[in-house]
Amino acid sequence: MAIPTVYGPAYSTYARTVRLALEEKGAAYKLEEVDLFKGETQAPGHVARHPFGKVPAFSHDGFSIYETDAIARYIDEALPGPKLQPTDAKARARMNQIIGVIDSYAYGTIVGKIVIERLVAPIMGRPADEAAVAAAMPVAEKSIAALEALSSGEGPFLVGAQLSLADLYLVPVFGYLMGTPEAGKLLKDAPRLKRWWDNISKRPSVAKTQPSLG
Ligand SMILES: N[C@@H](CCC(=O)N[C@@H](CS)C(=O)NCC(=O)O)C(=O)O
Repeated sequence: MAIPTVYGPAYSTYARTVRLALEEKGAAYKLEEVDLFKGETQAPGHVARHPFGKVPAFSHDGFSIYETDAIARYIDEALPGPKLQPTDAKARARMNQIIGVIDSYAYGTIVGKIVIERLVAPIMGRPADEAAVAAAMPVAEKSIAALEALSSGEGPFLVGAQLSLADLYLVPVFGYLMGTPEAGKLLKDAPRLKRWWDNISKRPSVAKTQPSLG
């Protein structure tokens, strides 16, 4: 069977979720770099893979797909290795809810604004847009409070006793958030998430997919 290909830059949070899923399944894969800062996501070759010009896109065995959620579930269901989705209906719904909160509220504020202004703006040689950071904080705070409330707090993972796609969605967001000065304020009332990060950040898959922005 062919080795899957992930299209996207190593620094992309969503591409990292896909790579984490592959690492946790123990699957070999190729990463074909598509650099969004160089405009490569808008090149015709990439738009043919992803009509919205985003990353990641994915192909395996002649099958092409985009949208992280669909890719991650495909990886879990098509490839051998440990299951990344709980079978219990309530636990699965909780995992889906956490992914929905990250997609709809956390990503756009924490990554799309705070991380971009604190970590990417300096690389691009411009000052952080403090107004954009301040405007993002209320929804970022609400997102962290929601994720803290939704995490089970019973073990090392967000949902139940097993690693799930919910963990693999939040790792890339935290990986960047922890490098910003806003992390202290955002996590001050989130002991479960801090404990979760202390544990999960030691996994080999997290080390192997560590991005570099510079
Ligand atoms: N709904 C998409 C979102 C993917 C996404 O927003 N990826 C970011 C990088 S992490 C991206 O391509 N940003 C470039 C842009 O929005 O132009 C998914 O789940 O895959």
